This record gives sequence, structure tokens and C-alpha cells, in this order.
Amino acid sequence: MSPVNICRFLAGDTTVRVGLIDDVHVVDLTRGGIATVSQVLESAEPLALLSGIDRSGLPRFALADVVLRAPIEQQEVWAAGVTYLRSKTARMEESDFSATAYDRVYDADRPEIFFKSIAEKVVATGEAVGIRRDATWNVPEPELALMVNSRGEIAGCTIGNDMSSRDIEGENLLYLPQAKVYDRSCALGPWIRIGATESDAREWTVRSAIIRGGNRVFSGETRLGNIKRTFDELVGFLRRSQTFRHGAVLLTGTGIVPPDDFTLEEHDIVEIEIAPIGVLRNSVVTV
Ligand code: DO4
Ligand code: MG
Repeated sequence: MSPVNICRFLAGDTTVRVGLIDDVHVVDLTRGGIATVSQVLESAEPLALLSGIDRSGLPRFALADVVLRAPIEQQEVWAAGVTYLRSKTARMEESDFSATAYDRVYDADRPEIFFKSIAEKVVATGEAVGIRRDATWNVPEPELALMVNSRGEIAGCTIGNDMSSRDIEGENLLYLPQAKVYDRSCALGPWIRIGATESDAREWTVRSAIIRGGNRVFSGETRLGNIKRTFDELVGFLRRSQTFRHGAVLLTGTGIVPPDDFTLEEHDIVEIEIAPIGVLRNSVVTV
């Protein structure tokens, strides 16, 4: 069974449907008995569940005609940090008296893990991510996002943008929640890849581009194989002394950092691509 991509989408009405991506079409799995993506993530064998559905009689929509919703339902979103050497170096540069904290956490047994968002605040591809009006140095953080079910299994993955205000974080590490959690600070999408293993994912490249007035003003890339810790290790720490009745999404950290003189502006477009998942694309708005 080859991995597949599933999405949440609207097709001309207000019903959120679950779809299977078939090239430039979406097959409506809702009509095949799949009401939520959580139903897939929580099943004992997500890929087998999807493969067993007879798609022949199910409605199909052109991808261009549907509206994609963020691929999340009731999960909390958490994020791991300083999992790439590039992230550690950038944060040590942006901060003064807390610089050694990044150095120490990169090498410590316990990773940095912080709360990022409730599900209803997550934006989808095509929607705007936010930059804080009280911040002067804002960047996207392109990250692989793990879809963890209530049993702690990594049942899928998607692309995440952990939007961050570097000046606020750099001023004082205790301001981290304000640098990380605000309206439109988390984007996920465009859909969930089911059936890929960690060793598959470690071969993938994350690419990011920022477009301003039609021009590419930043591009960067990294390999997911550069993440220092295993996915199971990160999920294991997330779940220590904590249960997730609805599962959780765990962002795995960024390895792409724009130069220090770069800050996002309103109307920029942020693109994050992880083939074979897809592209997460968001405009930028001040919040
Ligand atoms: O330590 C602050 C946040 C780190 C982070 O979000 C990342 O490395 O991706
Ligand atoms: Mg991050």
C-alpha cells in the first residue's frame, strides 16, 4: 500500500468533508463512511482503512474547486524547538543573556517542547498567517508536523508554520509564549500524509520561499534528516505525564532561518513545500 494524502475540505456548502487527494481531484470519503480525519488517525491501521474503501462510486471534485480547511479537528498543537543546529545558532544570536539556554537544550536529554495552539485557531493553506503589531522582527518557521493519535502513535504528518516574533523571544526567553502564540500564529496543511515512515520522512527536503510584490525575497531549504532527535523521542516527551484524548499535533522544529536583517511584511506570501506532502501557502496579515 502506497502512502496517500487526505484532507478536510468544503465543496460549495458549509459541510466539512474528508477527502482523498487523487492528483488534481479530491475523492469525497465522507460518502464512504469517513466523517473525520480523526477517525482515520485513531484507527488501528490508517492506511489499510483508506485502502479498503471502494472509491469507484464516490463523488470527485476538482481540487481547484474546493476550499481546503486546516487538517485538524480537536487536537492541541504543540511544538518542539531547537531540534536543528541552525535553530540553535540563530536563537543564540538573537538573544543576549539567555543564549546559553538554547545551547544547553540542544544537547540535553529533555527537548524543548511548548504549547502552540488550540485547533480552532489554526489557519489552513490559502488563509493568512499573522505578524504581531507589537513585534518588529517576524519570521515563518517551516516545520514537519506529526499527527499523533490518542495512543501516542504517529498516524500521519503534514506541513506546519510556527510563526515567531524573534525580537520578543530575543528580548527575554520568558516572553516565548508571546513570541509564539497569538492570532494566526500557526498554519497547518495542505493535507495529511498517511503511511509514510520516519525513515521516509528523513529523506525529504523542506523548502521555503517568501514572495513580496511578485519577487522572491527569501528562499531556504533543509533536510528533515538534520533533525537531531527521533520523532518517537519527541512524541515520548510530549506525552510524559500528559494524555491527549483527541490526539495532538507536534511541530518538529525549524531548520530554515532567514537572515537576521529579514522580517516579514504584511501581504508577503509564505510558501513551505515538503514533497511528497505538498505546499502550504499563506499570505501575511498584521494582527
Ligand atoms: O526556543 C524557541 C523556539 C524554537 C523553535 O520554535 C524551533 O526551533 O523551531
Ligand atoms: Mg519552531
